[in-house]
Amino acid sequence: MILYDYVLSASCYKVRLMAALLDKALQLRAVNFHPARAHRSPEMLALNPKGTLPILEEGDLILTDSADMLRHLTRDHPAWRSDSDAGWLAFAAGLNDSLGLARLHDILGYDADIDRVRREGTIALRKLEERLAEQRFDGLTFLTGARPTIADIACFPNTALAPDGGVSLDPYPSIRLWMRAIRSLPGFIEMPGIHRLHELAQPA
Ligand SMILES: N[C@@H](CCC(=O)N[C@@H](CS)C(=O)NCC(=O)O)C(=O)O
Repeated sequence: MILYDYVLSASCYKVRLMAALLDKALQLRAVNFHPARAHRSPEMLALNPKGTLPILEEGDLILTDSADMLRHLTRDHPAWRSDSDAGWLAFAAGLNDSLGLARLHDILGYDADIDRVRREGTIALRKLEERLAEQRFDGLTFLTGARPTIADIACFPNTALAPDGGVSLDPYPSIRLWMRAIRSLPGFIEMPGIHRLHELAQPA
């Protein structure tokens, strides 16, 4: 499975992270997204006319949406799926359009109505906080239950990277606990801006 990838892309990281948690190997093809905009080269547009990353290629199959990639990677892993994933995958796309764009504005100089996207991102974070607080009240750590699913992996990167776009996570204690739980999962991998929790030595 080949992933056309950019290391600073939250959407590419979703796919790298999901594969790592499943212990599945990906062949990474680094694309010079910035500054070269190589994702818009004729070769890349032939693969994905939308001109976006990530792109996942497996034989004749080409996927150009990270939500489809998470579904594809977990097709034989029912423990990573729940009936309510679809709504959260759509919610994650909204996080990408708000918090993700604010981040690209701040770190790569993208054009954006920055006040509007930060406001929309903040509204989304409040919804996420409310959901996770309700889950905690029921003794559940993750968005759809006691175990993580693709819903969590889809929402995690743009949430964790929100401060890169000028949106603080300080007001959201349940989100911070949830991020900590994800960063502690076996197989978790980092990206610039999102770090693994320290691996604490077991008491003797
Ligand atoms: N729906 C897509 C969106 C991915 C996306 O927003 N990709 C950004 C990079 S993080 C992109 O390629 N944008 C094109 C550009 O900025 O030229 C997905 O989740 O796979």
